[in-house]
Amino acid sequence: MYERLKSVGEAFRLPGKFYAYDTVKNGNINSTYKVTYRSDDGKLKSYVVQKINTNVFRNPEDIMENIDRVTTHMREHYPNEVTLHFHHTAEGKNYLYDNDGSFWRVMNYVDSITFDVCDDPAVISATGEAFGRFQNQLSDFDGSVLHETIPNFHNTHKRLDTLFDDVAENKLGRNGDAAEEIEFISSVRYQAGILSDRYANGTFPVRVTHNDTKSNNVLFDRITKRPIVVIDLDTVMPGMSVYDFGDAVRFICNTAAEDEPDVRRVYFDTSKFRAFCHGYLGAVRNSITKDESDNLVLGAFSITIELASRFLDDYLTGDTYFKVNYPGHNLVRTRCQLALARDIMRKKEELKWIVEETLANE
Ligand code: GN1
Ligand code: MG
Repeated sequence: MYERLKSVGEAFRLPGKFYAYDTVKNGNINSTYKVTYRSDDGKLKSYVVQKINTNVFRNPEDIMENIDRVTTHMREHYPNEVTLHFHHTAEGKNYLYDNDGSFWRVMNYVDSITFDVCDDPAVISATGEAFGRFQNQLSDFDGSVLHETIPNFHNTHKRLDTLFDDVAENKLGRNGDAAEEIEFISSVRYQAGILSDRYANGTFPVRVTHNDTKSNNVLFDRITKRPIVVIDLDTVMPGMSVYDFGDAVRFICNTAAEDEPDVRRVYFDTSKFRAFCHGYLGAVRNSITKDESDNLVLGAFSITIELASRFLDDYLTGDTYFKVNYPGHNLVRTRCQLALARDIMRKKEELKWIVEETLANE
């Protein structure tokens, strides 16, 4: 990897001498490295180098065009905020195809911390604030100029259809391992698809959304613990804000990791939900519609079922989409997400009440 990263750095004309690199183990799709260069006066400067998974992102140049448009918009409209800075090759491109056809990009490293698991209500609220502000910053951005980097990415109805087609095919004979999970998803299939159906038939607000609002996609200042910038703009596309909200709480309010094997440890933490709502609703209170706020909890439930069905589909079809660390990893992820979805369902009324109360007090 050393040689490859070095030659990518050369193509992007990174100044100084290649000094060190680290693999960043974050993300289930792309491969990420932190590389450090040393200048003649001994100063160190780091960059984030990423190899895009072109099996998932079929037209990676489109992602880079989207990111360029979105970050340019943010830089122009919010000049005091930190935006992501991507480097260019001698040909003036913000990406590189190397000799074996891999697709690379390079951005400045921002010294920061991220939270995979977080118990501090202030940080949880700040995460909500960061995603809420991100939503606001893109509220006057024309989404029609963006490429749909993964078509129907959060079309839950289609995702569920795909799952059940693959269940019917049972090509690897793995259905038996997941009989209970298939049964449960089938019992909530209609409910989980309501919002994406409304979106598809034009009766739910279209926003420009992030589409991958895990808390570790917000960089925080190490000392002040204030959010610096939202990262991972690969899936910025038109979508539903309630799914961005839902995906964020799915991740941050889980009492365990996203792939916790012991589902008895998996709960949806209502205090964390309260903290997240405080930050998020505070940031979007002037732009959120009643239809949206009424559907935040359904958004959380639907996206959790959607992700469970994506993990399960990947398991049933041979683990070709998400990186897996061991056989059965995708089934473990599925079970964890379903345990969480069940708990959201159980706590639905309480969660709705928290949303209403927070909105009333903001
Ligand atoms: C993938 O690789 P990462 O962590 O950015 C996936 C998301 C899932 C997430 C679950 C392009 O995101 O949709 O919610 O894993 N991204 C893509 O951890 O499919
Ligand atoms: Mg992502």
